[in-house]
Amino acid sequence: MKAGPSAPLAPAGGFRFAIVVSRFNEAITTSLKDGARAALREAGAADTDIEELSVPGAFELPQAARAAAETGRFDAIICLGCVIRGETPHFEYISGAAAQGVMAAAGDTGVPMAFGVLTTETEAQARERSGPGDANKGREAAAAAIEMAALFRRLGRPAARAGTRPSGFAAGGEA
Ligand code: INI
Repeated sequence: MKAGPSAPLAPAGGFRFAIVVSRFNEAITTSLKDGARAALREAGAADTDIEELSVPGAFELPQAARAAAETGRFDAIICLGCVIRGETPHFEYISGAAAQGVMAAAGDTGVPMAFGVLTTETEAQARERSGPGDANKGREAAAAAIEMAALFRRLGRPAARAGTRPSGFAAGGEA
């Protein structure tokens, strides 16, 4: 089944999620975050079970996602960012490093991570994929994270530990 735009959301109640969001192209990434949060809420996740972590750019997503996973407090991690090609070779380096880094962090830590990083030619394309509704890539990443959290639990992976939040982590607000 496609964990994509029009797929129904699996129940998310009882799972804990981190949303790691990049501030680069912030208007876009904020819309991705809103889409992810709306999907988690719609699927029954409690606000207190969602923590947001803010990082400077997409390049930093894997580092923060790995650190979050290593706390043992999350059933899945949603990585959100936006890389627009423009005129710079940075595009290839940053988008490639983000994708490979997130995949490596998920594999190494055993915590599922969804990749909600837009890689577009133009800002207009990025806006199209971050607007309200089903085409929002943050929503799609949240749907994948919920599905993977449930799959891993079914496979007998330990549930995330509830615990005291270290300072710097925020539930439902700014990280
Ligand atoms: N980071 C992004 O998330 N998107 C971009 O389009 C981008 N560009 O174009 O450079 C970008 N650069 C910053 C990068 O992610 C790191 O924060 C920076 O290199 C410091 O490590």
